[in-house]
Amino acid sequence: MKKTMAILLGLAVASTAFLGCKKKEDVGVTRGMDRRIVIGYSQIGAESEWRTANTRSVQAAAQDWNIELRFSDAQQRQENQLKAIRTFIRQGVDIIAFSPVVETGWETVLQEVKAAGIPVILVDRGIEQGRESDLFTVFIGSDFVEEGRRIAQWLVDHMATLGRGNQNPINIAELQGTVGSAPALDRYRGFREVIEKHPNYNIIRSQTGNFTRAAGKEVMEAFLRSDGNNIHVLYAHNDDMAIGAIQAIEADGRFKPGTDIIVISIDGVKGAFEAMMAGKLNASMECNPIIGNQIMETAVKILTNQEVPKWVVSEEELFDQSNAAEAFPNRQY
Ligand code: GZL
Repeated sequence: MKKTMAILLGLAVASTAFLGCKKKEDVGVTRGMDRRIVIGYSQIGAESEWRTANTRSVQAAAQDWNIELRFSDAQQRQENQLKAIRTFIRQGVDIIAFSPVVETGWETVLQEVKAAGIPVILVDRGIEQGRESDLFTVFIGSDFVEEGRRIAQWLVDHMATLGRGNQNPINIAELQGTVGSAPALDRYRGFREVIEKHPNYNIIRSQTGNFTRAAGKEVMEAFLRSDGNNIHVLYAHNDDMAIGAIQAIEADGRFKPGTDIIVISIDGVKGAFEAMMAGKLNASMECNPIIGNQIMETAVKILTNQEVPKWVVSEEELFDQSNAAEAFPNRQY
């Protein structure tokens, strides 16, 4: 059955190539098929603007590609993702894609998926077994370590531009993402790789805000209570927490976000652009959630035995108050 389908799918995709650039829905994966491809998708949740944009992108791409999407929202709980993946195995889906909420705890279930002969696309976040593991076929997502390095380098360059490069100390408060998640671990690491080259930069507070606006605000309130006068920079692992922190700084009333406290973050969501244009956020390193099309295209390639790279990496830009207004009208999320 699966072999027949692979041949038929191969014909469908080959016919796409043969037919030149016809639209996907004309020659999608259903041409000559007795059924559509079925993909089981376990999404982390809806914790941030980034995540909701990512979900929209996946759902839209499944429609574009005529692929049946069985979508499960885990509400940021790993046990819900494990349950969903085991349900997909029982249903005999053709392929499974998921974004692991944390890096650990996937070995057993992915061995079960492997034993069932179902290929896996790892989306957005990695697992502890690393990018070369045979527990999944392809990883589609960003290089979070590089994101941390780039936003840190932007900060060092910006402080130099302000004539404060040699200020000693430059104290940083950090809002980490979800504990144990790949983006939190890697953005933590990448940021420090750069900051550690500048001894006058000190990370004086670091705590998780779980990637949410509410928790970011709450933790920033605590930072301000304990270290308000000593915080020169707020580094948030995502824009939602940065926006929450900005709300806390404004409510506190003693400091101006973006001026007295430099605020930097990662994702590049619409709310970040609005905050940059209002002078409250200084920079945001883009982390592209619009990867639905890459996921569906990769699923079809895997099921038609085509060559796929182990890592399909997202291209990303860094935005600050000098280019935010110009870029804003074209932002997709
Ligand atoms: C990054 C993604 C992160 C975003 C957060 O690829 O996993 O999760 O940076 C989201 O906004 O919650």
